[in-house]
Amino acid sequence: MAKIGRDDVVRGLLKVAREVSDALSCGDPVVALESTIISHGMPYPQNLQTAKDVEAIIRENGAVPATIAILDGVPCIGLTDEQLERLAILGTKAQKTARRDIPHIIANEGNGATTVSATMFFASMAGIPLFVTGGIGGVHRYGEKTMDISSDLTELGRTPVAVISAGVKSILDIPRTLEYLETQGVPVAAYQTHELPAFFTESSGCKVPCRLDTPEQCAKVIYSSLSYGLGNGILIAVPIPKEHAASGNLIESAIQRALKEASDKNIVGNAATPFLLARVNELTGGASLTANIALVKNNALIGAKVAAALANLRR
Ligand code: PSU
Ligand code: MN
Repeated sequence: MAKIGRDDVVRGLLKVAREVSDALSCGDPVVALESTIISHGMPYPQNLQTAKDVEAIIRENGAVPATIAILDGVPCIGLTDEQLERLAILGTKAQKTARRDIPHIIANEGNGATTVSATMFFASMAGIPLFVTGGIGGVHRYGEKTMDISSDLTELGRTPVAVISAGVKSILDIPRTLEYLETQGVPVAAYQTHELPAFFTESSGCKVPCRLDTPEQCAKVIYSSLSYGLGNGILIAVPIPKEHAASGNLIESAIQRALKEASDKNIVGNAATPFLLARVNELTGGASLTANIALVKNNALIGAKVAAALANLRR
């Protein structure tokens, strides 16, 4: 009887797009992408356009994009344009899927847009070591009372996938997010800076333990973590390009107002982040969306280069 390797079994539970599967078999660079940013992070049609542009940027820079989502109960690694469009139109009708939601969405044959935690889980299962997004979740403000700490942080502590993001939004408690990542043993690096970027702005005032200046340096750090089997992820934070940075004051006042509204309306749990993102966008007259789109594209550009450098090290 033919022996079934672990990879065969694992692949049997996932639908991996041919292009992604071929690249993985050849050791060519692949970049995973999340889908909550499409369904809950941006409005239609900008969400669809951004998803397609991000994939194109990754291809132009020599890597294969693999957007991850659960469609009709099947975790898909790499989506067709039609599937991307379906998710973009579903918007918040797709279910926001963090790690804890995975079994339920699969069992009910639902459509799940994966957050950072669920995307990391599936990327790792498929053998993809690198993932690009806009912003990750973190410790929410007043998290010491509410205990609202995104499962993105625990996932970074347990799953060996490097995440490239523009840092952590100031809708969150940035210093506590860094403390929590330290507890989880997650290396946090900033790209060409010593400070953790705060998503819309280049700096948060919080120093990071590691500065990386080139895609090759990023790849070396990821490679050493993989080689020693540390088993956790890595956060690489890339500042928003200067010319696209939104006005810190405008964003900060919108954030303050959105936080107050969320508290008045008692919007908690996994509804908090999508509410805050949408409200900040409305209150800034779309300025935050423009900044968001620009930084995701920049992350994709750098992510593709890191993926290529990592593939070279692993050959
Ligand atoms: N931050 C953003 N845009 C996003 C998200 C966070 O700037 O789209 C999404 C990501 O999918 C992230 C999730 O994993 O929100 C975190 O949600 P929560 O805070 O409920 O864990
Ligand atoms: Mn939460």
